[in-house]
Amino acid sequence: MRKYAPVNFPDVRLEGDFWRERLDTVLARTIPSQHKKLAEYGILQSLKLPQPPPPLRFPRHANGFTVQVFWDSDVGKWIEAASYALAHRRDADIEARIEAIVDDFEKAQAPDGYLNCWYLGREPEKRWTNLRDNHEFYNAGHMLEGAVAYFQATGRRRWLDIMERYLDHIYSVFGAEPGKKHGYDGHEEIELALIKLYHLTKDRKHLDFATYLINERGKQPPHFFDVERQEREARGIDTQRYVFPNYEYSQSHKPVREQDKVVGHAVRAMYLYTAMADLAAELGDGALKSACEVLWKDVMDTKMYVTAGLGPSAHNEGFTWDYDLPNETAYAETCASVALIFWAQRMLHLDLDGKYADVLELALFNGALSGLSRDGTHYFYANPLESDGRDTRWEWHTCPCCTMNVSRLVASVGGYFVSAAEDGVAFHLYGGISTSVGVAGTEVALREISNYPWSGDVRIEVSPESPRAFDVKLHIPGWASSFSLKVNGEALTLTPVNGYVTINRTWTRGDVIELDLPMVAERLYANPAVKMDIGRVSLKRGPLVYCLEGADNPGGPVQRFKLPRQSELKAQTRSDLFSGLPVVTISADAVAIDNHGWNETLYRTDPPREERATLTALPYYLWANRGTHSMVVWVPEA
Ligand code: FUB
Ligand code: ZN
Repeated sequence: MRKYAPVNFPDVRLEGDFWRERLDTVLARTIPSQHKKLAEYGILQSLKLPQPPPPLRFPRHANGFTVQVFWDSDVGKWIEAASYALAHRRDADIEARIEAIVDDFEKAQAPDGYLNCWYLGREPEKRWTNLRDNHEFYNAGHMLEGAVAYFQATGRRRWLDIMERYLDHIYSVFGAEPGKKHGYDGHEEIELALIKLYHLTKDRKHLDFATYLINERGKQPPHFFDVERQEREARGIDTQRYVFPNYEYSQSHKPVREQDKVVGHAVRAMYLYTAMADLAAELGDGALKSACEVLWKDVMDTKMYVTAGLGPSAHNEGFTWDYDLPNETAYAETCASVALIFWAQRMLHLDLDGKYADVLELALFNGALSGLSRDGTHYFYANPLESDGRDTRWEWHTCPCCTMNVSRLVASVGGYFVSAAEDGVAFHLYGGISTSVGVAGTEVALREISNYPWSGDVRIEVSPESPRAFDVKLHIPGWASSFSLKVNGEALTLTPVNGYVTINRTWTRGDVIELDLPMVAERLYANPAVKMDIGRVSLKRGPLVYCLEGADNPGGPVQRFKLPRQSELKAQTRSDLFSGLPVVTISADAVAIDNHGWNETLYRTDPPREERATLTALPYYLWANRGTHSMVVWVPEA
């Protein structure tokens, strides 16, 4: 099932300007500033288990829940992002900060291995009583991902050892065996983390427990969360009210192999599907793979924003019904697009089908990257596709999950570009990287040079140590309506199969591939079942979705523009918008509704005047970096 494996990000050097700039910003600004925020908000202090515990910083909601139950996860995620940063360049200060956190976790760990600072510090007698709401495995999952990343970056095992002790405790409490709790977490995450640990240690017990959790989810009757609730009631423990009337919220309404609609909380769903796809590959489980494919089709056909944002509703932080994709109120949590990238990457490696690379790229450049500001210290949690100008980026969030999700993504982005198999290499993304892979019994140096995503001219140098025959597969993105290809100056005519062209030849040192993917500014229309987008058009160029922002279109809200269907879309490289950063904008002749002369009138029988205007569109991921302005992705057509 899985032939190609991704080349790990530490082995991929980012050399292109686009990702180099984002990575440098994350390393220099985002990661240190996130540590500062974790301290400022009392999150680091909470690991010290102060007694008596301080008052809650974020009081419980009416349903009894506080985000503080998953503070451990935020720390784990920061360690993961910081460790990815260390893989790029060692930094004694960051390492000391991580070690200080590990000291705290080590001191906090209970003699039996249990390690959850919320429960240990505040309600130790209630551990393992409410997995439905209180994220115990979710926390463990993020801590584990942090431990794996830290070990991989530094070779230091202490944090990993602590986590392995914790996992042994978990395995002694939960599992299929009689006498153990048969359960799983309301918020999936640990499953994919366990598979990472299995890849690192090759210890089968971690894969087995991930398999157990996936297989257990949604089994009923009885439903684990009902059993848990009855146990809480029997013990006289106050029970948090479950805010959701059904188990779709946590994708536990059915066994996972029977699930055919993407439902509930978007981040939970994406983490679950990531683990399902991982497991399908590990176990060669066709039923799990088919379930993933059915779920993939459902989300792609009916539930994904044009930006690869997921989850229209703030109410459940997730999915509602087919084609419900409101723009101004879109939740489209940054974490959900980041997690979609994880899922797409796992699906891609099941079959090497370019449709997954297309979505990976779309989510990366749009729904996920929009979560991080230019300066690297401000964030979007929700990523609406329209704004009246009230949306601003946050310096931090009461629930900071998205902040470290986007930093860990950018710090490890090199891992999404290239994959290798025994007899080939595959390029999924372009953007200027170099790496070296073992293929066909020789080491092959690869260098991809491009100004992607601004231009689709790609040059790839392939230099095996000794001449060898192998495949070089190149992703031809779904947005490319044409492409041309040359090897050592000679044109090749190849037809993409499943989104990839395969060049098979005997490669020798210094061979050069030239791939041209003409980037044309184009219009996209939504299926009319998406009522919010009827009569509207969005603009795209290459992998980037565009928006109109007030900063580039002064004179009133950008909602006043209409774009005639015949207007030419002109792409232009501008360096004046973001202090010298070259950005390709799209401009077009448009019609603007004159918003003057209404005074205090709310309604009138005279239609407003329309005037000729020029609109300027900016890549969506860049909006809200120059103060607060109105913004719109779907522009009415004239
Ligand atoms: O519950 C943990 C994280 O906080 C979720 O993944 C996000 O949606 C936010 O609710
Ligand atoms: Zn989030």
